[in-house]
Amino acid sequence: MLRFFVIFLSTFLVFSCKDSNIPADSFISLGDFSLIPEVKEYESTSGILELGADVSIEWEGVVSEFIYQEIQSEWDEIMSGSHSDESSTELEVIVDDHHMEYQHPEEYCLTIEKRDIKIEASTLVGVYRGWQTLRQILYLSNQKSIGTGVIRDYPRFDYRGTMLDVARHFFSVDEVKRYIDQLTFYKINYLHLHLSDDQGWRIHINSWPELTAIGGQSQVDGGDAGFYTQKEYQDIVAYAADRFVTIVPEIDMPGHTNAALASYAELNCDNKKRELYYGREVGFSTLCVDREETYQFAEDVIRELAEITPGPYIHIGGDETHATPEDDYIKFVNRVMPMVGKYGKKVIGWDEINLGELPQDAAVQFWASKENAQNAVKKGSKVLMSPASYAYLDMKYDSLTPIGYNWAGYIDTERAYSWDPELLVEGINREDILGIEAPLWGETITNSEEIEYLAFPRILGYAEKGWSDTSDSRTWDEYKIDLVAHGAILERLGINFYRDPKVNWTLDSD
Ligand code: IFG
Repeated sequence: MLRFFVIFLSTFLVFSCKDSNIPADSFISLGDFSLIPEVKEYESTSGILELGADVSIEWEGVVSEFIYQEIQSEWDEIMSGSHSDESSTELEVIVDDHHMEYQHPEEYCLTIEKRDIKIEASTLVGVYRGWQTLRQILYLSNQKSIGTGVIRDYPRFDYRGTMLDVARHFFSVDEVKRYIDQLTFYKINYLHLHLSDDQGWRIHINSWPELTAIGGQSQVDGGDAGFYTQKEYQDIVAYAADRFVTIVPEIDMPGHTNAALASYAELNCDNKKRELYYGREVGFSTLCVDREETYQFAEDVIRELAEITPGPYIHIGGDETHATPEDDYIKFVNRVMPMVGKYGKKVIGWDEINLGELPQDAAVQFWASKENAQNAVKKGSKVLMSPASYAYLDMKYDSLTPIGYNWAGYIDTERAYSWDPELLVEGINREDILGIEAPLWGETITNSEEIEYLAFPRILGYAEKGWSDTSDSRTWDEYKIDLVAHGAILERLGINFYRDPKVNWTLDSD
């Protein structure tokens, strides 16, 4: 008799923990959600929350109207058509900057209970990162119920970025904003804009107006190019900042400068303007390092950019200077790098800048030369990891990919996931790494669809490499299963992602 009673009681207790008559298979336990990037810690508990068709937000601490509105509108969008007979889901947002146990400004705690959801953080950026995780859970829940539990999360690296080359082909303000919307969903927090190159100059400089009047006209293969006015650039910066993405502007010097050399004769050693360039070659151009006008140009550009860039970095390029003798290159970067600090910013440059005297807080972007990166670390600089053979988004997935290059090899979704920034280069350890960045060079892309085809799904893996610890990252076999659920989200978001045949996508469009 007693045994029967115990079984009966335990059944009853389990049933009451589910807190309603929801059959067990209709909810997803917190630990079973395919969250990307992988979260730091979570604990599933035995309750179930039935999702309401809309959300009622209670906010404690400093408020962000932008985040409040995004949560409201996104919740309605994701749950639209929901058959839930529940009223609103209660969401409590608590911003408490006295929460001393938080280790990282982006840290958050997401608690899902039977009756409500809580996002706690010490900063608004923490709230926003927690909201992106909850947003993924909503997409992944299929409007049903979700298991209760707690997620505590914070990133491995502070800099989790991508680069968009708007110089080879010009991309409109709206195309850049579209990309920012997509990046922030995966907690990418830096967007590096490659604003100048041989084929185009994309940011208006008041003191050197011909740079855009002439240099803004060209792009690879011609066609309508263009440039950002300073107001348009500030609009992009503000849009990104609302979404907790920081813009890093790059003016590539002394090489990759044909657009500037075509705009001003005095930047050329022979005092003759160059022709505008519409091709795809690299390494043929150089500013004249022997002329004082060149340094006035560099300082004016850096000064004006610094004035309209709230982020901490200005990128001075420095790559592929095959037309600049090494001594001249060193002389140039040693005069120009201090200008960045003079206007209150920190230097980032491609790994060749290691040849110069790096300012204390400079970061070297490793793309091709391990030696440059290792030497920069020995000098006490941080490294931004962008290894071309793993992280260049303009590399083809395979030989069938219609756009992109293959000089650094093919990078399919598996290869893009199969490396770790801390383990890649001897002598470059976690404490030496500023973060990671996946550059998308623009020679072969002309619109948002092509940006998305090359960036997605690989950039989800880079987002995880930047956010999650080596120990928390999954094997490719585990990760590719989580990618399946995100394929459905990317499709719903209208993102033109590459259906890598290595992933068993289950899509409406199939
Ligand atoms: N290398 C050049 C880029 C671009 C790229 C295309 C760097 C740092 C090849 N420099 O990568 O300008 O042309 O894959």
